[in-house]
Amino acid sequence: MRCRRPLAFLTVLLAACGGGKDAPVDPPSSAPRTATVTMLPSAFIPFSTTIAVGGTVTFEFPPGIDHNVIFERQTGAPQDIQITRNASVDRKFTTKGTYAYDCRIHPGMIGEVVVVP
Ligand SMILES: [Cu+2]
Repeated sequence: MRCRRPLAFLTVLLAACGGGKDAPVDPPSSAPRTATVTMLPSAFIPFSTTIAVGGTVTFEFPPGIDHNVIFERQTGAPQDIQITRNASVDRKFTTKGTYAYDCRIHPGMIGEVVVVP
């Protein structure tokens, strides 16, 4: 029958990939392990920052103007950074995902950290 071979192939493929817990681990990430976010008067630069799991983002608060970094509540989100100026504050990300954050002082001042395996 014509469909026998494709079916056999599919069965093998499913057997190879269907393990779930036995699936191979992700290869090492090519994403950086560190990144820096700076702040203009009302913007995080860059808006989106990508790092590897276990990586650290440094938030650089400028002198002369207050900001904070409040993360959307979700599993793996780091501790918020309360109102700060003229300082660098690190946050480590140990779980893959996308973590949105904003500055509550400046409406529309938003950013995200994308943590990849
Ligand atoms: Cu701000």
